[in-house]
Order: sequence, then C-alpha cells, then structure tokens
Amino acid sequence: MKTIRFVHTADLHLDSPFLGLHHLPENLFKRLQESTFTAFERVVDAAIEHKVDFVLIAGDLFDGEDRSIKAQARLRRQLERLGSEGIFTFIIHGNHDHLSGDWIHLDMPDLVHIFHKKPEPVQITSKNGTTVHVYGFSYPKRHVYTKIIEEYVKRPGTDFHIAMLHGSEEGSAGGHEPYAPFTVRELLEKGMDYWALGHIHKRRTLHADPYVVYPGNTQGRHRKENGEKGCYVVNMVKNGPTELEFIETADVRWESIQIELDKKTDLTELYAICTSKMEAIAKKGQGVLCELKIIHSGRLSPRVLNVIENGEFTEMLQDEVFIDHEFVWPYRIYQEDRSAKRLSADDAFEKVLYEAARELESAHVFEEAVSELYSHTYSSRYLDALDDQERRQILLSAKELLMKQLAERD
Ligand SMILES: [Mn+2]
Repeated sequence: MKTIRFVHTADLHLDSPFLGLHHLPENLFKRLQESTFTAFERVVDAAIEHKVDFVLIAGDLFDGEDRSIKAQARLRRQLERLGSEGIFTFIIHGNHDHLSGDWIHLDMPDLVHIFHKKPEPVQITSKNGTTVHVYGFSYPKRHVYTKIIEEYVKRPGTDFHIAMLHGSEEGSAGGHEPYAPFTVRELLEKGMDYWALGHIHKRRTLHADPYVVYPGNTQGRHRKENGEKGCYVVNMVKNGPTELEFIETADVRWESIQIELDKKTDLTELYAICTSKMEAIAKKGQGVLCELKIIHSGRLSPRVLNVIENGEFTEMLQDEVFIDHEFVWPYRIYQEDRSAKRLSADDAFEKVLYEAARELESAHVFEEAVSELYSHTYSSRYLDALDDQERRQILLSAKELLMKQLAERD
C-alpha cells in the first residue's frame, strides 16, 4: 500500500522578541523568549516520535528579516536532529523571512531543501518506496501581492503531490497582509493531494479531501494568538483517507477566562472562583498567561470593584502562582457591567427605585403584591406559603432583574 506520513508546520517565528512584555516577572519573560524555540523542538520531537518521512515548514521560520544568528543556529541544530533520523525537511520562506533580507547566511545541513522563487517540484521517495512531488516557493521580497498560485503546475510521475504555499485566501486575510492571494477553488484546480499553507496564525482547515490546511503558528506571541498552538502529523494513503493529528507544541499558552457572576459575590468567593478556573486550564509542561474577564461585576461590592480596578486583586492572584514548569499567570483582570454599577449612583430615580424595593421587604406589602397569584383558582394549588428567606430571595432576584434590564436599556 502506498502511504506517507509527514509533519506540516508553519509560522515558527523563531526568536520573536515578545516586545512589550517586559513587565512580566523575569523568569516568565525569559521562558516566553525561549518559547518559539521550545515549540519548534517539540515539532521535531513529534516528527521523530511519529517516524515521519518528511517535515514541511510553510514559511515565516524567522520572525525578523535579519534572521538572528542565534535563531539560525538553533534551527540548524533541530534540522540536524531530523536529518540524523533520515527525515527530510522542506522549507519555504514567507514575508517575515523573505530571501532579500539582510542576514548572515548559515549553511543548512543535509536533507534540507529550501525552495526558491519558482514553485518547482522536488521528488522524494519514502522509506516504503512511495514517491512524492513537493512544490513550493519562497518570497523573494517582503511584499508579494501577485497570484503566485498560477505558477504551480503539477508534474506527473509520482504517487503523491503536495504543495506548500505561504499566503492568504482572497478576501479573508483577517488582520494578516493579503500576500500571494488564492481562492480555494484555484488550489483545488491544481489537482494536488494536499495543500500545506502558512501565513495565517490561526489553525484552519479550508477544505477536506483533498486537505487545504493552515496549521497556525507553533507558539502564540500575544494575547490575541490564544488557545492551543501546534502542528499536524498527516497520514496519507493512496486512494484512501487522509488523517490529520494535531500536536500541541506551545510552551506558553495565551488564554482568556470568562467568569460570570450569578449572585452577589464577596472577595473571598471571587478569589476562590478565579483560582479554581485558573487551575482548570493548567496543563502539564506548559505555562499559561491568562486574562480574566469578570462579567456581571455589578454583583460585586464597590470595594471589591475598586480592588480589581487598582490592580490589587491581580497581584493577590499572582502571589499564589509559582512559576514552575507548569503555571497559570493572570496578567490582567477586568470587569464588565459598568452600567449596573452606575445605577447605584445617587440620583432621584434611583432613590425612588430603592424606596420601592425596600417597601416590598415588609411582609404585608409583599403579600399584597402576590395576593392575586395566591388567590387564583389554578395557580394557588401549586403554591406553597413562602417563608422569610424565600421572600427575600425573590425580592433580590427581582431587583437584579430590574437592574439588569435598566442597565441593558442604558
Ligand atoms: Mn507568520
């Protein structure tokens, strides 16, 4: 049976500087600065563990066009690891590490092929004798807006055809530059068996059978690049199904946690909720940088809100974090529902509202308000008498509902 197995990765952005994160504790910041390298090491680990035939790196290996010597040397070391296992690596360069960048050139080890400006095919034969044509092209300069896709031509004669491309789908770059644009239809028309894309940092499958895939970057670089980051191990069978297995590689993961308060919450309770949510997203061998978003913060007292606003609460939670191999570091805590807070301001309408609510607290006013329900032929059969506590709870819920609706109208 004709089969191949390979790793598809992209956007390593080796040596990303993580600018603007200097305020983090030093050991955490250092871990972040190492993270793009650690993530790539994990890609290589996965390739070796899964005994793949080859590795595809679909562009933006380096973050800067000057390609630091450090980044090149570290890349080289990892490619050597692959080479010593007999694993071939195919590389294309993207907009971040285009070919005309000003960099000191470090030779690459054997079993590495770097594609140039034309998408020429390179043939490789796997250990079991399956033949593959791999196609790819590197950015000659930073900005490539032309439809380079037109230059990809399938050359018959092998069992599989796999194409690499660093670029974006027309009309959906979503914050990324619209480089080397293509439509999925154009890709499919080329008759390839797999499209290994790069450039978009969010993992996405544009088409299945044949697969057209963005593996996303291997390590998130800021809070917007959140969630799991990694690479794919792809298994292909001639005239059979293609299977993709996602391997998480990020050493530090960015996360956003939402905490919805459903009742009045004091500082101790809020603290307990936050720490348990943080514990729940921890993962072995990985650090997490998380922001906590507290929703319905109107259910917190003004004093607690103040402790959140002035950053004390964040520090309180950070104090609990031991930056070990695994950690969850809250870098920011913020709250929503300011309108509800504003409603407690001292204006005339508020006063009337609170008066009415307080009046309802006396038993006879409450009973008067619900008397119709209790005397109703049908509903009365299903209602038990309310005790003080139940009455208070109903009033509280009513008040909250009213506040919420007023806040929404605001
Ligand atoms: Mn990129």
